[in-house]
Amino acid sequence: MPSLHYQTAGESHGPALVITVTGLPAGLDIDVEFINSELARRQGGYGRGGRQRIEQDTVEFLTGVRRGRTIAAPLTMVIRNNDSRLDDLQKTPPVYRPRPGHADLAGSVKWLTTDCRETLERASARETASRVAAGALARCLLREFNIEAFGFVRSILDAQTSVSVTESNWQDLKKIRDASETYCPDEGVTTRQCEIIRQAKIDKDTVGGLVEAHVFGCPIGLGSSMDWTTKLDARLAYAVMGIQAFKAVEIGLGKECASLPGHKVHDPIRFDASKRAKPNLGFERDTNNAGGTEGGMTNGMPVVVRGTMKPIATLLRGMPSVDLNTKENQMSSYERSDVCAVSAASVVLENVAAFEVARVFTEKFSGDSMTEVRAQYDAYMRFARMLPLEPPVAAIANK
Ligand code: EPS
Repeated sequence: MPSLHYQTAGESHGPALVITVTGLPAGLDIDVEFINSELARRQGGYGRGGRQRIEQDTVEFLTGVRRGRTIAAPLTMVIRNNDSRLDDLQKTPPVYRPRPGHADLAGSVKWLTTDCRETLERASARETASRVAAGALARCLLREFNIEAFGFVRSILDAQTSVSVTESNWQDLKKIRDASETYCPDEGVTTRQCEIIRQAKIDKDTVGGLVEAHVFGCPIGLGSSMDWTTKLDARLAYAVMGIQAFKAVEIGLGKECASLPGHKVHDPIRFDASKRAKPNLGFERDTNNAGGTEGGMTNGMPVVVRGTMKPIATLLRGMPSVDLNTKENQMSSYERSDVCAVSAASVVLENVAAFEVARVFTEKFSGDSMTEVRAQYDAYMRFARMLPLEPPVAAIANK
């Protein structure tokens, strides 16, 4: 059984986005409504441009599903683009003045063309709809094991919420997030974020921000410290940096670790026998600076990942640039765009993070069918609760 994997294809203004997912066991019930609701959330958020009024993203399953369940075959999902016009030169004219911050310049030189459209169509953040679909699909599996993800906007420019998210308050915070125009679980900060976005629009400018995702319910031991490619935090970083416009990623305390001594960084461990039934097996922590991973493995605390999104590179006011044909100084081209897509990015982060958790989950609990995956999960948890499986070495040595 190959490890869970997905591949995306499709241009922003092509006929469709296509997502192929391999490595899912047979017998997984697919919650299409859930996937579509995540796609709808990604389309929202204050500061989005006109495109989202044209699109209505929903998935169609082309392969790998029979009567709403996986059959272990490669699974293909399609999201149709309503704004499909890639071959129409009038509607998608060439773009010769690269936007600083976009893939335009590097891609045009790389693929030996002066028409940035050849690059921008695929580099577009439209592709993130595919990643949300893949992540939401993988979450159908995680939810069978009570593993849930929660993503939100932490800040836009300097409007930052200091809310702390825990296993016991996240469901309440989710309600506040879902009522927030910016997907921030803090009403006062939402108002300030909206003001910032409104002002950026007036200034013909754009803004970025910080998004955060928490994954709850992971058993101890997902991922592995045996090889750097198997570490969950490394995979999360890879996945998050792969999101369009992301410039930094942090796990738990992240870069703040550099300015604190060890005793303020590491999370003390205590054992509470009454919590043995939990995925943390009773190994409790009062803090979660590690962001739920130690040695690249889940440690029973929620997995916490943050990503920094730069401001959108398409500015209505333009930026100094160069015409790739004439080499003359010109202002950059303008394409219809968003003023701020940080809210959408929080949905993308939540879903790509969940996909990586599902990947390490199915690596540890692999099987051709959900029945086998479930049996493996139950057996491991049983053994882990029975520790020590053998008498401690010190006890034998003292005999
Ligand atoms: C994007 C430019 C805009 C955004 C797009 C990302 O597209 P358009 O030029 O068609 O208006 O709307 O994002 C999406 C279409 C989406 O679904 O998120 C870009 O240049 O990255």
